[in-house]
Amino acid sequence: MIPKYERLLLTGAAGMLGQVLRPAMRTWATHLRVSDIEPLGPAVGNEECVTCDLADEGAVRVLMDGVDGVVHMGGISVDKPWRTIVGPNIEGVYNLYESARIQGTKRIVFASSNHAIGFRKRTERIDADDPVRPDSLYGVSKVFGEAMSRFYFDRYGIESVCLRIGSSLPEPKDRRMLVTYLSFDDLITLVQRSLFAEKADHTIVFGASANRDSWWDNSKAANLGWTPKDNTEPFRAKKEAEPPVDSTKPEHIHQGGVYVTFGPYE
Ligand code: NAI
Ligand code: 15L
Repeated sequence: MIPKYERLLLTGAAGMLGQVLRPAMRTWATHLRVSDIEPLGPAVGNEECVTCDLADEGAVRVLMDGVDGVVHMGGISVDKPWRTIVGPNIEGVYNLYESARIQGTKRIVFASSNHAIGFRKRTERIDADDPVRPDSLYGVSKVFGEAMSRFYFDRYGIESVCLRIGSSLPEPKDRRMLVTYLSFDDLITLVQRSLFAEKADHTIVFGASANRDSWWDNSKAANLGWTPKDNTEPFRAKKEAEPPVDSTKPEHIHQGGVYVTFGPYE
C-alpha cells in the first residue's frame, strides 16, 4: 500500500461528491488541499483552501504545487452546450495533467462517468476494454479525460484511476438508478482504494454499488481490491411501485438514460 500522501488535492470540493469526500480525505494525507471555483467555506484541520478556475492554466499550475495525489471531481457534471463544457472539462483536464507532469504528481483519480458509455444498450454487459459509446457532449468530455489520462500514463508514467461513476446521490431517483446507484459510503471506499492500491497503472472502473442487476463487469479493475458493500434493495419496492415507463423509448433502452436525448444546443 502506498503510504499516506504528503499533499492530496481534491477538486470540485464545493460540489455534491466533493462535500462527501472532503472529511474522509483529511485523514489520507498530511495536507489536504481543497479547491473549487465556488466558495469552499473555512479550512478545517489540515486543509488548505484554494479557489481556482480549472480552465485557467496558470492558476492550475499554482494549485498543483507540491501535490503528490489528486482526486479530480471538479468540472461540469451534466450535459451542457459545448462552449460551457470545453473550459472546465477539456482545457481543465489538460491543465491538470500537464501540471501533474511538471510537478511530479504520482496518481490522479479522475471522475469519469457512465455517460462515456451511455449509448450502450441495457441488454449489453460491458467491461472496461469495450469501446466507448458517449451519449452526450458531456459524455464526450469524459471520454477525452480518459484518453488524456491514458496518454499521460503511457508517455510519462503518471498513474490514473478513471471512475465511471453511475449515479452517486443520497438515494436512487428512478428505476434506472436501481442499477446505476453508487452509495456515498461505497464512493468513499472506491476513491480510497484508487489512491492507495499498490499498483494503478491506468485503470478504468465502473462506480456502482453491489446492486442486484448490473450492466458492468469490473473484473479488469481487480488490482484496486475494491468491494462495494451497499445495494439498492432497500429502495426497490418504492421505485418499482412508480408508474411503468415506455420501454421502447431511447432513454429507457440505453444505459445513459435521458442523456441520450439531450441536444442539439446550437
Ligand atoms: P457537482 O456539479 O455537484 O460538482 C462539480 C464541482 O465542480 C462544482 O462544485 C463546481 O463548482 C465545480 N466546477 C465547475 N466548473 C469549474 C471550474 N471551471 N473550475 C473549478 N471548479 C469547477 O457534481 P458532483 O455530482 O459532485 O460530481 C463530481 C464529479 O463526478 C463530476 O466530475 C461529475 O461529472 C462526476 N460524476 C458524478 C456523478 C454523480 O452521480 N454525482 C455520476 C458520474 C460522474
Ligand atoms: C452523471 O454523470 C451526472 O454527473 C449525475 O448528475 C447523474 O446524472 C449521473 O451521471 C447519472 O447518470 O445518473
